[in-house]
Amino acid sequence: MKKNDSGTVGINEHSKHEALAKDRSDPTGQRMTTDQGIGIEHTDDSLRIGARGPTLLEDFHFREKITRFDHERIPERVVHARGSGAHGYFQVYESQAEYTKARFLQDPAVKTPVFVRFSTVAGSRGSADTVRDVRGFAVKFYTEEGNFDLVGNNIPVFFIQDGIKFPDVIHAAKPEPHHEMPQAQTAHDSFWDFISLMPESAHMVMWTMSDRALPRSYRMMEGFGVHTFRLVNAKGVSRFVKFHWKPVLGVHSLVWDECQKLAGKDPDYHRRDLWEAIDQGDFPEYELGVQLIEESDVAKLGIELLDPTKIIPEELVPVKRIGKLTLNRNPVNFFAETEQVAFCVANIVPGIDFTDDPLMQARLFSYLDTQLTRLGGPNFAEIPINRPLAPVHNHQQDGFKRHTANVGRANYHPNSLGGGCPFLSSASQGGFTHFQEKVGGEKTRARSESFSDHFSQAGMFYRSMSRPEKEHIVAALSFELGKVESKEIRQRVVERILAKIDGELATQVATGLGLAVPPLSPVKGNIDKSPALSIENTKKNSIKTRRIGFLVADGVDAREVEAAKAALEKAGAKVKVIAKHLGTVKAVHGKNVEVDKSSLTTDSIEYDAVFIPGGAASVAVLKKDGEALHFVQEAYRHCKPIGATMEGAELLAACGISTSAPGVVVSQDGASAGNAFGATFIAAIAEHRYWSRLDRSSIPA
Ligand code: HDE
Repeated sequence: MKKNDSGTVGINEHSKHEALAKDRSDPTGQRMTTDQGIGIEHTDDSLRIGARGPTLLEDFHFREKITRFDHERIPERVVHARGSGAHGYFQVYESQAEYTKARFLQDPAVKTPVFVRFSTVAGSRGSADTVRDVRGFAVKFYTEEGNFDLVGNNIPVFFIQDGIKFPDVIHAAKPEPHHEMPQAQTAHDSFWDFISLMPESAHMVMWTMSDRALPRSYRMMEGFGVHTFRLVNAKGVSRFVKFHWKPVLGVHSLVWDECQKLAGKDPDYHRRDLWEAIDQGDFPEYELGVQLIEESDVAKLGIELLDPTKIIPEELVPVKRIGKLTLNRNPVNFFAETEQVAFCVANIVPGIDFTDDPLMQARLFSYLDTQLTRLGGPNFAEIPINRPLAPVHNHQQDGFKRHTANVGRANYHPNSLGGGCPFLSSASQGGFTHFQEKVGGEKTRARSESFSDHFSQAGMFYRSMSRPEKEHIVAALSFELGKVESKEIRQRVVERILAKIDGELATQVATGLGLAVPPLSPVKGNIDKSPALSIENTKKNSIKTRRIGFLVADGVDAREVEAAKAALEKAGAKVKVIAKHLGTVKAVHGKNVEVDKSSLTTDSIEYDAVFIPGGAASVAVLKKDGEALHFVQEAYRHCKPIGATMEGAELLAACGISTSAPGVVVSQDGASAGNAFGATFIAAIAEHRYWSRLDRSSIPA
């Protein structure tokens, strides 16, 4: 490895991969052994006296095999148990030396290895991916100055302002303690009981009831550091910073009906999506953004930066994009990497520092502590996925599962027997120095008055939504509260929370729940709206990696299939040909068409758009096929783009769908190059959803 200017060992994109390789066991071409390396001659029968007799205790192979199996499980994470991971690298666009001395943010030529884990919060390890929930977005940067963990979410605020309330909010959200139901859902009494009594959760509730809690893919959601951090430069100058991740593919969401169906048909939907994208070379990318706030501008901003229930609207402080994260390698082993990775908010490098946000302060304790139980003791940083690439030398020692053998007699500091080693580092040598913030005050269990505005940003969020997004929030609240058995709790949420967020919202939810509309007293701050909060306003200029289902039967027009496939794949989409059976379907005007999925094993919910190619015989079959009709109607109801060429348009009529409906692209000229169809359909797919389909409630899917 090459050394850099400061004499430390240089790190590149492959460094972590190479380091992990040392701990991998590849059985290819190898003989089976016990854990002690003894060759195994037979593993199908235990050792016994007589072929029908008792098993012998001396069968060390049997005992070892069973014992190891008995102890395979470790406790799942108390929150964020369900997750998926990926390796990649981070590269800064240009030196950020003006703002931070963090070395991984200096040199655009350096690719810092990362491991990322995405997760849901409330469900158990085996729960479904597409539940309504916050998504974790945790990034471990293996920098040459040590590990930096940015342990964020896909929602920029949190339910509570002080970490001491975390056990309460999580207990309330998780399955209820007496019967352990429901799994991975907040649509139950104890959650809404808590919310109704915790006005500070109002802003986060707006986000979790919005489409942000139903991401289409981990690859298509934003990420946020949530808390305000500090960036500190080499001169010791500190600025406040909010971290953002902006997905290159844009922000896209599922619809609620789709989520619920996917939870049954493919509980691994997001995990599979991430895995397949990386496997196929469609590497997920996110730009790292920062909102920088000068200390002198804090008062002017008028937003309490230490309150994690607040955002700084992008219109007030723009998000500066400073680098890119690329995920380009799937883990080799789920347990070794994704399950054993231990993120810790306290893992920071020189140039980054904490603030006094009381939620962050609690997290600085919790993440290290939780690993003691989950990973079985204090040596979890030695697990390969957690090991920094930077060298580790200190006097920490012993404990369960210690791997490192510290050399020498001197296990204390200061020492002379070990030559004073390991040495301390000054700040200029890379030693971490904490930002010297001036603090003072009385010891008290108090919350600052500046944390008392719980509703103005919740209202700002709601008002910033487009009409369909608002409707989704109302529908989500009506669903969740509709599942709450206690009328008092339902009423309290509407009266004490929603009525203070927005009058229209409270009125609609109350009406849906059959409650009297309470007195409305929305709290307004000085920011009415932040357009950047609406997914409708995010970019929609690409169809890369979107899944398009082609519905075909015998007699399909091969020219249409080929032309549409070529145009869509050229634009980066993934086409799957779907028919009643696997194999091929007979085609007119060309070769028989290869089928990718049988309609028995796939559904419209797994696709972003549908295409019905021409071919009179094919369409005649599809018109009589209930599964095909359901496929198209369901896609229509979920507001997805639908394309049809030539006779394909007849299937739309059979489904009761108007060919002039928004997002429906029909061409009698066919899909061949030179015709307008391809470009129009691609533009429609880029839009993703057509909420304005007025007749969709009458479609029977
Ligand atoms: Fe966490 N959180 N959290 N959290 N959190 C954990 O750490 C905790 C909070 C987040 O993929 C645990 O290793 C407290 C906010 C993610 O492995 C635990 C508080 C945000 C992950 C823990 C919070 C997060 C966790 C469980 C309030 C967004 C998954 C297992 C003070 C900024 C990381 C573990 C992964 C995991 C505690 C609040 C994000 C128990 C006490 C706010 C993405 O330590």
